Amino acid sequence: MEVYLDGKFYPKMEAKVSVFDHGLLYGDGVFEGIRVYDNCIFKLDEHLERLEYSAKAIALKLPWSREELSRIHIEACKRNGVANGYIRTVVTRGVGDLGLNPNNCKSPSLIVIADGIKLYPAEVYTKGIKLVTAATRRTNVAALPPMVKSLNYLNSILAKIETLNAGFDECLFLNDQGYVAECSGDNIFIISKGVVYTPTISSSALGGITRRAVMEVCEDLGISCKEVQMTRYDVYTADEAFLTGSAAEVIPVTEVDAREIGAGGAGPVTTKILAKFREKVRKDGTMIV
Ligand code: PXG
Repeated sequence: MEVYLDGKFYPKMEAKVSVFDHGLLYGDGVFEGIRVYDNCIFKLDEHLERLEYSAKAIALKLPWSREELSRIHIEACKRNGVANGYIRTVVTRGVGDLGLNPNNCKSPSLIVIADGIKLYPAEVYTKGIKLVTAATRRTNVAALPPMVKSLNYLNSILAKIETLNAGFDECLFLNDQGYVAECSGDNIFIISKGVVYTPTISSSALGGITRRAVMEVCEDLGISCKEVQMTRYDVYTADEAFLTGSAAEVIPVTEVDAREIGAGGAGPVTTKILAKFREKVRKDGTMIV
């Protein structure tokens, strides 16, 4: 495998960053997780836009144009023969002093890794998964906005540790006011009386690329989809629920905090959305040519 790092491709074990990089010292940087389906980098432009916005929000100036970034991602897939897989893009603040001041970092570093992906077992998509509410609350938008896909993921990791300790794989992640924000590494949707709902981004959620794609799928299918302030009551009483993420795609949720959602297994609306989403992923992106 060859990894892109600051202008060159290196063999996997030779792609190294400095211990003085503020990405390592402080989690000062941003990243992306992107899927590749049949030589199509799904929603590459949207991922690169989110990367640019995340960087802008943390006052990190990206010296690369959208075209350059796009070219590097395509090249990373080509060199590694990744026709179906996953791209991890990382931008760090770069090498600096032992001190918070980002102005001491001369130039940001760019890492692009194209690799295979460990998929969820197929039965998850028909049987669904169970969620538990995490005690840890999602970071307040006025502290570290969850819209920034930053290298500082401890908030999500703490929620994930609780989730795993409780014997679950994914959680319901509430904001500091107790409203539903998202999951530890996925967005959440519910369906009530034929209408699809998802928490607003300002509830303390990442603006998921899959979330946005699912909203487009709903529009294509003529299903109403609304961004709302959502409570746990709304989730417990929903007819169906599912989570979305680049790795997860669309996974049905059949139980939350021991309340059964729907009739067990993927509900009819979720099944329709998942099928349409799977059609979309092979069309809606940038081809590796
Ligand atoms: N919320 C959070 C907190 C996330 O980290 C999502 C929602 C879903 O966003 P996308 O854009 O993927 O639809 C994420 C995404 C990884 C990995 O390597 C993490 C994500 C996605 C892909 C891989 O752990 N999180």
